[in-house]
Amino acid sequence: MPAYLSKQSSILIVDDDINLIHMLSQILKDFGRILFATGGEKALEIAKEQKPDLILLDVEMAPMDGYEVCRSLKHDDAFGNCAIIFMTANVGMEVEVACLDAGAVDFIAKPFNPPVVRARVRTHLRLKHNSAALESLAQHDAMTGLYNRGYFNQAIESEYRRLQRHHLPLGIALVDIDYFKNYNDSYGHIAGDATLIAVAKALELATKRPGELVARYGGEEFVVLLPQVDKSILLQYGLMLCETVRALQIPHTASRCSQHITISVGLSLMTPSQDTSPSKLLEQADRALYQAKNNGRNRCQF
Ligand code: GH3
Ligand code: MG
Ligand code: MG
Ligand code: MG
Ligand code: MG
Repeated sequence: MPAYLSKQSSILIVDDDINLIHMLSQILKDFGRILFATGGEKALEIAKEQKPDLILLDVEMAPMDGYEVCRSLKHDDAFGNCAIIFMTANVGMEVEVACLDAGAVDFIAKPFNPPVVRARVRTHLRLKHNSAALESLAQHDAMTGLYNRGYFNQAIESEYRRLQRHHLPLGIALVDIDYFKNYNDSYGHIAGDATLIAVAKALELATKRPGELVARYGGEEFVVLLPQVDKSILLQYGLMLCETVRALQIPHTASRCSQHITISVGLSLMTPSQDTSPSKLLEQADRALYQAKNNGRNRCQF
């Protein structure tokens, strides 16, 4: 059975008729974890908590009807990106169009035919699974598994705006492996790739606070987004990263600053405002990194 038809998927059934919920649960039970709600408010609550992959949504319910539930679900990212299939006895072109306009992906007429329900649910679970897989591929670096630069650019923009609203600081650390060209020349590109992966993993494991994000910025460069830090926390973090990579003890006899793989880290910190920008923050970190390189590498600085 494919992964999208397994206990990894979850399906929320919303209907004010409990018998119908029971029937649908039986029909779909082997497709994933079944959740249910008998009203709109409860449905929204469950959707926010559980982020189901798919929702089967009754249109006629009171006080909150299916359209309203659907619009709320589609309006707020907190609900995740679930596929919504409407169910209604009130068939007709206008209703069908209204359902799709509200943000649903499909429409099932009541009374329903179990094989049709299964076929449609299966199709939408597959599409949902495929689009999630594509989205993840687009956001990650295939070699290290870290977020890629495109994703980082989006993340820094939105963090910047969020912290600007709250007048809170945003820090970044730009990380560059020392004498990595020499490493490839001495140990070969395959060993170079393995070392990049090991450093990436170490950076990720060392970055623990919620909201922090590590990305591969370019070849042998990484970047970390650190919301709500102060100068001393950021400096401590930078020192800890350098120590973490040194502690991997990956031999690098062609390095001119150590016998092992080391990194240099450029730090920068600002409280976002109108007068400055994420690219200024990155420029500052780049200048700091350049200084760290000039001052002998294997170090971090502002
Ligand atoms: P510095 O200490 O000044 O940073 O010296 P460096 O040699 O690390 O700097 P430079 O920018 O000259 O070289 C970076 C090297 O990183 C060159 C490139 O071959 C290597 N590199 C970039 N991406 C990859 C990759 O995906 N795999 C491997 N094996 N090497 C890579
Ligand atoms: Mg109803
Ligand atoms: Mg570099
Ligand atoms: Mg360089
Ligand atoms: Mg380098």
